[in-house]
Amino acid sequence: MEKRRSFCRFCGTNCAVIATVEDGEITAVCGDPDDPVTQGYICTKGASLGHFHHHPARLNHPTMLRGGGQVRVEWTEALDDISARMRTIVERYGPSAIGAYGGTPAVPCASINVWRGFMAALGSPSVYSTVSVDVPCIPLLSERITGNPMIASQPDPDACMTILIGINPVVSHGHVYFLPAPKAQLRRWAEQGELWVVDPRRSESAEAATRHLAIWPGSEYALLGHAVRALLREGADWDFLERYVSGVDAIRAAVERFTLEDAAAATRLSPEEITDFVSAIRKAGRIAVHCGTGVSMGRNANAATLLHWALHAVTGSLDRKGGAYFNPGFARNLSEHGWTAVNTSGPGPASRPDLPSRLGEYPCAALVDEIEAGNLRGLFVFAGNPLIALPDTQRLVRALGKLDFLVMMDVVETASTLFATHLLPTSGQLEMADVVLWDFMNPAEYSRYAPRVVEPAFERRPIWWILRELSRRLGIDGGIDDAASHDDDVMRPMLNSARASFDVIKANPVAQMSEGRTYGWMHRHLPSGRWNLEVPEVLDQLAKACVETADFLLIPHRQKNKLNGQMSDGIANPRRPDKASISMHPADALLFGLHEGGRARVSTTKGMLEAPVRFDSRYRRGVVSVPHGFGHINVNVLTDARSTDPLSGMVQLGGIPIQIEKAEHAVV
Ligand SMILES: Nc1nc2c(c(=O)[nH]1)N[C@H]1C(S)=C(S)[C@@H](COP(=O)(O)OP(=O)(O)OC[C@H]3O[C@@H](n4cnc5c(=O)[nH]c(N)nc54)[C@H](O)[C@@H]3O)O[C@H]1N2
Ligand SMILES: Nc1nc2c(c(=O)[nH]1)N[C@H]1C(S)=C(S)[C@@H](COP(=O)(O)OP(=O)(O)OC[C@H]3O[C@@H](n4cnc5c(=O)[nH]c(N)nc54)[C@H](O)[C@@H]3O)O[C@H]1N2
Ligand code: SF4
Ligand SMILES: [Mo]
Repeated sequence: MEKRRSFCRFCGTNCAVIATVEDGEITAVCGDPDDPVTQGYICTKGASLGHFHHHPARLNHPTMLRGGGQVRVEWTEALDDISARMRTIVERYGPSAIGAYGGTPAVPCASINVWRGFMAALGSPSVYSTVSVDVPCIPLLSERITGNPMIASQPDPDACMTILIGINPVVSHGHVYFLPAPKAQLRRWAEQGELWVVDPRRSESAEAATRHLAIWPGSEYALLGHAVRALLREGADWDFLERYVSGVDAIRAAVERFTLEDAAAATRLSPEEITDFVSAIRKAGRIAVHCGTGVSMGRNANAATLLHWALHAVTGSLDRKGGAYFNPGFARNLSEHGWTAVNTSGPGPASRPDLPSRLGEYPCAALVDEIEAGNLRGLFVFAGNPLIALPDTQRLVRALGKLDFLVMMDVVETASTLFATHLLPTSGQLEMADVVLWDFMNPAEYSRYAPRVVEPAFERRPIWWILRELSRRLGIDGGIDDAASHDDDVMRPMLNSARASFDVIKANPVAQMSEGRTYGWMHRHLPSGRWNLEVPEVLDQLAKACVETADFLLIPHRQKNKLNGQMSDGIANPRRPDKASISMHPADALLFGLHEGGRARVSTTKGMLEAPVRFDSRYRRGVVSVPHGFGHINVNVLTDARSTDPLSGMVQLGGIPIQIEKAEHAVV
């Protein structure tokens, strides 16, 4: 029996773990109490890493679709066939006819990141990732305000007034911001002063708050707009604004319309709740606001995101202890190196001229149109489950079937792998060395190395190995060193600007952590030393912003024991598996004659699904939720790939008008 250190990569919290290995089998996984960052914390998902590693549906051998089924082949045959098909497509249609979609694990797993270099070497702009079905409003506004799309703030752990909007860290551990032991931090915020949670549902995080505002979905811009307006009239930090902020006049003009009455009408909060909110901000002076998918998936995401920056600015909270903390990143070391301002917006794909490209990617909403139009003929999927994650399921099912090839690199069978022409088994988390690169979204400035806990079993291979083999066959330079023989060789250059070298980080058994947090460094690198709040195209959206007035709106929410589509089979907590159901306030359910556990039908202009009803009096009236991530009840049959934001390319996944009825008969 041996104990080996690693860290969990299911989510960006990257909790340090200790895996027990007996005869090559992972028999237990627990938190690493010696790690200075996560201090022994793990959640049910991390604790199930061993079960996931030995998943019965785990992929072990490369297979190819033949005669309607997956047939086992040698690696050479699979790679020869893929590269031959790629060559044919490139000759006939050009490299842009080959696309790639990178899923959630493609972010925290450093060595999976190489897929972008491969696409660049191929010369294809058809790059898609979960960023555009998750949170594109944040990089859009960060880019316009700071010149760097990859700047992300987080609520400072020491804040005395913390405001969480459409985010539920108790379940999710955060969004574009990942914190271990979330309940402890929420308790701390509440004890230090005030913790306000703004959510149409009294979420698990709202339970820990000092105040909860059960806001109407998509109306956050009105609450924030009113608060900014009130602060600019009384209580703004003018010293800060004059020294560090541009565009204050533009913001002032834009929020003028948010009178108390208008804000109350849009948010469906009482005027007292809103004035209490403003008074609490005035009293605190400095505040920490953070928005999650409840905001980013809704229709007014960009406007709300701009105003959340504006509220930080008028309270002098940007880049200040107790306010919005900007972790420069141990690996990125931005406080040392700074950045060059960029504009990453460009034209979108041919079939969707209404959409932009952003961050060198096309929006996922366009994927289905691109396939239907014949612009996209072959698709790689790196650690993703597009059928579950992307909108417009019915169209997507038909489109995926039209592809000349669909090469999927995964660790288990999923709803999407059913459509693969080539299914390639890749090394899983415990078979991959790794290093924390994304600490800029964590409350500590650190990095940590994880060795392979076990060597890849069966015919599983690292993604970098697969891409290098394909690059060799295609005669392109995919950026992966010919001499690389281990994950370490691929990751080492990724830490060239880090506060410590890869080898120093690797030599330490636990996280290498900088002392304290870095504050007050951003203005040294901001263009002209100022935060620029004058973002005309988003101010224009703000001027036109309005709320959805349908009787019932569908909102998203995450579940505790699964991660999107992963572990939706209940493997992380077999006794209490997460289920697909329609959650709503009992009083709303009664309007339709629905009872707990009975079946209801939810429909939109796009489609319809049936699921059991779950009574949950924590929902505000008029708001219904169906979780994503299930194959048999897929909420994305209700979403519309054409319902997109023109600036960020985000598809609307929240605040969608729905019809509800009782399902009398099961639909076959
Ligand atoms: N356990 C678990 N953890 C996860 C994931 C998971 O699937 N399971 N997924 C990971 C991923 S990929 C992401 S992106 C993050 C997301 O992290 P979060 O953004 O924290 O996601 P949720 O936990 O769904 O919390 C969103 C909250 O927004 C509320 N909400 C919905 N619509 C609205 C609205 O219109 N307005 C407001 N104000 N609130 C609204 C919901 O009720 C919910 O409580 O979580 C990550 N962590
Ligand atoms: N309607 C609706 N749709 C949504 C959302 C919503 O709230 N509502 N949420 C959106 C969000 S925030 C996100 S991030 C996306 C998620 O979209 P995806 O990332 O596409 O979905 P996941 O289910 O996380 O899929 C991850 C895949 O990676 C595989 N995998 C896990 N570990 C490894 C590994 O080590 N190597 C390899 N090669 N593969 C691995 C898993 O088996 C799984 O198939 O969904 C989005 N879609
Ligand atoms: S919070 Fe859970 S899923 Fe996320 S890294 Fe930690 S153990 Fe893994
Ligand atoms: Mo996400």
